Parts: sequence; structure tokens; C-alpha cells
Amino acid sequence: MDQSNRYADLSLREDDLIAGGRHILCAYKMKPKAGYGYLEAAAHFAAESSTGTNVEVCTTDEFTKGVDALVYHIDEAGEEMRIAYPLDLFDRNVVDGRMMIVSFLTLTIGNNQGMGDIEYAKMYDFYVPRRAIELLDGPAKDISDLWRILGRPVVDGGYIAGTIIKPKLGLRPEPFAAAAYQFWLGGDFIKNDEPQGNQVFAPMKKVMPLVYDAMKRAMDETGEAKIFSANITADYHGEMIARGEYILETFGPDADKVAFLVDGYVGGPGMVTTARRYFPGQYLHYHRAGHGAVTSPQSKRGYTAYVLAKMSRLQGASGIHVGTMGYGKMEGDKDDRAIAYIIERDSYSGPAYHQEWYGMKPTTPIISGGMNALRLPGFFENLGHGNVINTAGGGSYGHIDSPAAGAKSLRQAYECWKAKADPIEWAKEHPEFARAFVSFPNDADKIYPGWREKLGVHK
Ligand code: RUB
Ligand code: MG
Repeated sequence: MDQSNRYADLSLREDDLIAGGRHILCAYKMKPKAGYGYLEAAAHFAAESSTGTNVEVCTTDEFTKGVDALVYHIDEAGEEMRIAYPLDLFDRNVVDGRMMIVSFLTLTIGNNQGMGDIEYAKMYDFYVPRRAIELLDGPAKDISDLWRILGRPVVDGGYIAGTIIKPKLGLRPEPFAAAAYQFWLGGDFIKNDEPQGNQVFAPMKKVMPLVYDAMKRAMDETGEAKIFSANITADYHGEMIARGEYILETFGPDADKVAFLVDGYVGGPGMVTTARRYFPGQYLHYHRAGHGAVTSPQSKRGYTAYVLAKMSRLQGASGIHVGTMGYGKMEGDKDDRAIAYIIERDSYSGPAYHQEWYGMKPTTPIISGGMNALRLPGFFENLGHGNVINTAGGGSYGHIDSPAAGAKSLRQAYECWKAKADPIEWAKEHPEFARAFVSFPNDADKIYPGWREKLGVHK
């Protein structure tokens, strides 16, 4: 059934829809299955994503039609489809009338992902009007809170040198805490790796007191504040809350130095919002393991990493992983800068839409995955600033001298970029940075050819 006379209106202008402020707009790359007309398939997609199905139903009335999603733009050659969703379509909380990201996903990237007449459709941008920004939680804490804890300026407080406790799994409580202590002697921020929780060989109630003890010793030794991002990911919200409360109680007077990590892609929006609302006093660290299943450029379905990041700010993530823009080990590209800019700026023009944030707090880009000191100067140059959290697991615990030296090498890499210095010259004055060349010789060969001669390293 061709529903394009009801679910498409190509005379609607995007500018008017934005000025009206009553719609969420979504841009997709969509291709119909062979034999289906583009507009017909697009209209069916909009129907399935809002008020309709594949046939007309007798229960529809005039009001229903007022909340139809409408295809307002198509470009078959470019596989481009844009849909306007009336705000009233989206589910609201009983408890406080607010919007929820789960409903946004259910409608805009829900059933439409499995339709028989759609070859594929992937959301690559969306626009939310001011009213939706008002109705979504947004972050409770942001990077300025971490800068304040670290004793830095709350604006432009700079690079936060972090790590991930490695190995990923397999450390018992004492070696785990020792690994944390060693990094903190040189760095600022440690996160649990995302699978670390309450394994039988490393029970949380044994690990956390030791980590807090390590934090206190490192703070005494360095005279600096330290931050720990503790994983509270779990299926059951009661378990997340129990973990969070236990951790806050354990860190007692230093509980302000605890962030909570949630694996927000596998756990979903409910998990993110549970952490955001139950622990609004803690920095909320959104880890996104698994996202590649839908966000990868290989995947023609789902949504992009840009869309994931934008949703995370609306949900209230204080920080989210944004990849390494081609400088690390995970899939990524220099142009992934947009993923950082949409979450950290007050206004930004993305691949399809310009978004104003109306004062919603920013979400910190967290740079992670195969990073080390040698890769950082180029990374900062590409991004244009260093106001990020960077967690380098291998880059710290793989440093030839010690995790503390690894941490210092990261800070020195940032200082090098800030000073616009030549990294080789910088290495001559900064021993930990210099030893990163010896620690990661493959990277050194690739990024700084001739480094051995220049630094006088001959083995
Ligand atoms: C990185 C790590 C993180 C990934 C996530 O370890 O454990 O989980 O960075 O990737 P290492 P992304 O620093 O040793 O490579 O940031 O792309 O979501
Ligand atoms: Mg990890």
C-alpha cells in the first residue's frame, strides 16, 4: 500500500520545521529493497516509526493523523531520507513529565530496522528542538567538576591523563590496587576496564578499599588529587545502586573523587539514566563497548557514533568515549572530530543539522583505545585542543620504565603539543616522553622516522 499521501509531505521546509520547534528531525541513509519506490518505502518507514502500519486501520481518527511522522525530504541518488517526528509522539515519564531517550530510539530506530521493504537505513544525524533539550536530563556533572577537584582552572583546565587498569581481567585485589597506585604517582584518572566488576577472584568489596588506600597514598606522595572511575554496570538497577552506594561509602571523605562508569551501549538508556538520576553528584562515565555493531561505517543499519554521542549528552553522560580519530587502535577517522564537537560545544553544525544546546552542560570526549604518548601530539593537533580525558591502558602499563613513567609521558606529550614543540626536541628534555619512543618502537618508527639517530638510541 502506498502511504505517501499521508506520511510524506515534500513541501515542508526544514527551516520552517526548525523554527516551529515542534518536531524532532532525523536524517537517514536509506535504500529500499529492489522493486519498491523510494518515496513509497520512505513513507512506510515513517508510518511504522509513528502512527501507522502496513494497512489502514479503522481505529485511526483525525487526531491520530496530527501526530504522524512525515517524510519531508528525499534524494534517491544520495540515499537520503529525512523525517519530522512530532514531539507529542514521544513517551513522557509518569513521575515528572520528562522525555526519555529510550522512546526516541524505539520510534526513530526501532521497528523500522527490520522492515521487509527496506534494504537498510542508518541514522546519521538528528535535531532536537529547544523544548526537548528542556525535557531531557543532560549531564549533572562535567569536566569542570573534575578540573576543580584536580585543583585546576575550571575553564580550559586542560588534559586529564588517565589509564585503564590492565590486564583487562585477571588481577586479584592486591595487584589491582598496586597497578592503580603506580599509575597515580604520575597521572590523574583511572578507570576500571569495562568488564571489571565483582569477579570471584577480585570481589568488589575487597578491591575497592584497597583502591581507596592506593589513592590516599598516591595523593599523599604527589600532593595532587586523584580520580577513580568505578564500573557500576549491571543488569539490575538495584545492583547498580548497591555497587554505587558501597563505593561511595568506601571512599568516604574522598567520594567526590569517584566517577561512575556504565557500559551504556550494552546496558542501554535505562542504565545511563539510573546512574544519572540516582547519583547526580558523581561524574558519569559512559563507556560504549559494542557500539561498533551498529555505528561502524561497515554497518548500513543502526546509527552512527556521532548520533550515539549526541544521545549520550541528552541522556546526561558527563563523558563518553569518542574513539581516537584514527590515532589509536580502534576504527576511526580524522573527521570524527565532529563527534567530540557536538558534545562539548554550545552550538555545532553536524553532518545534517545545526544544534543549539541552550546551556545544557557539555559531555567530555574521552579518548581511548591504543593511545600512548607518541600518538598524542598528532591527536591534539587534529582535534585542536586538549580539554579531554584520555585513558591509555597499554600506553601506561606498556611503558618500559613504570606505569608512573607511562603516566608522566602522557602529560609530557600534552605539554609538548601545547608548547608547539618538536616532539624529538621535547624528548631530549623530558626523559619519560623519550622512553616512550623506546617502549613503543613500532609507533616511533612510523610517526617519527629517524628518531633513533636523533635521540641517540642504538639498541
Ligand atoms: C582501551 C580500552 C577501552 C577502549 C574502548 O585500552 O580498554 O575499552 O578504548 O574504545 P588500551 P573506544 O588503552 O590498552 O588500548 O574509546 O573506541 O570506545
Ligand atoms: Mg576497555
